[in-house]
This record gives sequence, C-alpha cells and structure tokens, in this order.
Amino acid sequence: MAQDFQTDDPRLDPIHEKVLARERLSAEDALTLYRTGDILAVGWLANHLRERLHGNNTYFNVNRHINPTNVCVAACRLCAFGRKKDAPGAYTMALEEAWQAAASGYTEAVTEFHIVGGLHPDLPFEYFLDLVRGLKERFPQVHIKAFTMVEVAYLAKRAKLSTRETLEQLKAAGVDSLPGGGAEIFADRIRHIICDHKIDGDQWLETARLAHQLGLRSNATMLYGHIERDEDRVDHLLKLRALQDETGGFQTFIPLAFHPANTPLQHLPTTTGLNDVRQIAVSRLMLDNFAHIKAYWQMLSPKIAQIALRFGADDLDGTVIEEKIYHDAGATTPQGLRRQELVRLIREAGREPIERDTLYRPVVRTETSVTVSV
Ligand code: V47
Repeated sequence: MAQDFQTDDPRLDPIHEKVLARERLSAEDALTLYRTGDILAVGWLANHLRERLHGNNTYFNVNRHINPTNVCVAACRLCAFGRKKDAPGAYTMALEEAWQAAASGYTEAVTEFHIVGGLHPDLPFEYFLDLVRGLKERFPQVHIKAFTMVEVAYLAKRAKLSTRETLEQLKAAGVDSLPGGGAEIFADRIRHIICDHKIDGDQWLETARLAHQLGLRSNATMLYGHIERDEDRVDHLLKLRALQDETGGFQTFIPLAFHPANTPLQHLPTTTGLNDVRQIAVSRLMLDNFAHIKAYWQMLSPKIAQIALRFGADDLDGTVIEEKIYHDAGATTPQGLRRQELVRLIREAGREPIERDTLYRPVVRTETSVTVSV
C-alpha cells in the first residue's frame, strides 16, 4: 500500500512518513491537512490508518433515540431543538410515554437506547433515575447510552450533588455509557458565541474524566462548520487526544456537521461534502488513540457517510429511529434507515458490515434471537 501514495503537495510527504512510522501528528500537521488542496492524499493517509486498525470491518448498530424533553434553559445559537417551557412545540414526556416510545414503532430488536434532551428547569433528578430504571426493568438486554456531559453537569447542579455522585447514581440506576454530545468546540471564544449557557470546555472534559474513572465509557463529538477556525478544531482534537491518553475511556469520535436551518445562525452556509470528508480524515489521523471514527449518516447524509468509509471512518452509527435534533435544524435525511439499507451502503463501499453493540462487541442475529458475543 505504501508505494501507492502520491501527492502534488510536498508538505504532505513528511506527514506520510510519520503515518507509516506510526508517529503522532502535531498541531501543525493538522493545519496542513486542513489546508492542502490534495484531498485524495489526505484520504489515502486516513484510510491507511483506518485499514491498519480495522481492515475492512465497518460497524453499525440497531438503536433508538429517545429525547425525553426539548425544554431547555440554555438558548444556544447552534440549536434548533430546544424550547422554553411555555413556547409552542415544547414537550416533556411523562415516564410512561418515554417507556412506550422506547418500545414503539420498530420490529427489529434494538441493542441501544440513545437518550439526550434539553436542560429542563423543573424536572427533578429522580425523573431521570426513574426513566433509566424503568427502561432497564422493561428492556434489561438493551444498553443505555444516556445524557451528555452537559446534562450530567446540569443534573448535578439541580440535585445539589457533586458531578461524581451524580454519575454514580446514574450508573447505579442503569446508565451503561455516555454519548458524546455537548462538546461543540472547546475554545472559549467560539463557545461564548454558539453555546454560551453550556458548561465550558474544561468542565466538559472534567466530567468525561470523572465518568471514565467510574468505569463509564463515553463518546466524544465536535461540532464544526459554523464560525470556528481551523486552529479551534485542532485545539479541540488535541484536548480530546490528551484526555484519552490519560483515561482511555473514549470509544468513538463523531464529528458533527453544523446544520444552520431554524437556528439563530441560519445565515451561515451548510458544510460541503469536501469539508465533511476532510474532517473525518483529519479526525482519524489526529486521534490515533481513539479506536473508532463515526460517520454519523443522519447528519452527513447516507451518500457522504458512505464515501467517508474510504476517508477514515469505520462506523456509520445506527438505524436511529426518530432523530429529532438535526431534523429540527433542517436535515433532509430519513429519520431512520433499516438494517438492510445500512448493510447495503457498507457493502457497496467494498467494506464488511459488522453489527455491533454499543461496546463494539459483534451482535449475532438469528430468526428468533439476538446474541452479543463477548
Ligand atoms: O451536542 C445540535 C449537535 C449534538 C445542531 O455519542 C447540532 O454516539 C448540527 O451528540 N446542527 C447531539 N449539530 C448529538 C450527539 C450524537 C449524535 C449521534 C451519536 C452520538 C454518540 C452523539 O448535536 C449536540 C450538538 O453538538 N447539534 N444542534 C445543529 N443545528
């Protein structure tokens, strides 16, 4: 494979050498990768690393999103999902409704519930503990990936508990891992503009550190394609890489392309396909200590996500029944893809589909049962 690398940008040659020698890339390398016109060479390098780690294996899961409430005290400019309590369209599910939502509308057995929502000013911590306990009782085999670092920090504040105690109680109630949302961009200057009411970048990282120390794995995200500079993206990636060196608790990195429609930033253009695949590739190359890079098809579109499988991504996320956050922000992708459609996208890219559970253990399905091989 090594001799196939070709580039018309000589600045990529030393990066190529580092990748072959398994050396860590620097902030300056990342800027070069963001700024070179030779996107195919960037893709080659990321693909090389992706195939070294995973060969042709490409992961997906069968999951269901549950957003218990869109009521949110924050008023983030990046968001089209959150509503004030009395605003039109605001909703909060009763516990029974949330449990029903978990069960409804899908015939294939899900292996994961992905649960995130707004920062509700009145819902007590007990609501969230009961929500999780009730799901575990009804669906004991399903992994519960719930509450971003931002939600955890807010629940801690409302319950007057430390973040550690909050995480401990969530874990005892049945939370198995945490999703990667709320990270946005760590740089203060950008964070103040796009999500001023959220915890800052250091608090996000500290909450993730605590979760990992308690044995809860998590994901990490980065929201790109709004007002951030290349330097801000690099700073974000390096902070995640440093924390991963320390805890090893991150499973997957998911770059999230900003969808401006229906947000206060709707004057901004959407990301381009080139920007999207480049971000996947730079993430793969810089986050050498993350096992997985996810091309989240819901927000990239199935078409770009499929191409991303040759630019460093090894995961497409899941069947995702009923996505709300991007669809409120104008996403035109379907709200869910059937298992067979995901398999077709992966096979067509020349990759091998592997259904996984949240912890990346292969899932074996027969006509009558679903087994996770450990
Ligand atoms: O934190 C909000 C982003 C995130 C917009 O961990 C927006 O497996 C684009 O984190 N345009 C929530 N993005 C979603 C998320 C996620 C998704 C899939 C898988 C996983 C995982 C995590 O969505 C928020 C924010 O960064 N977001 N509004 C918008 N207008």
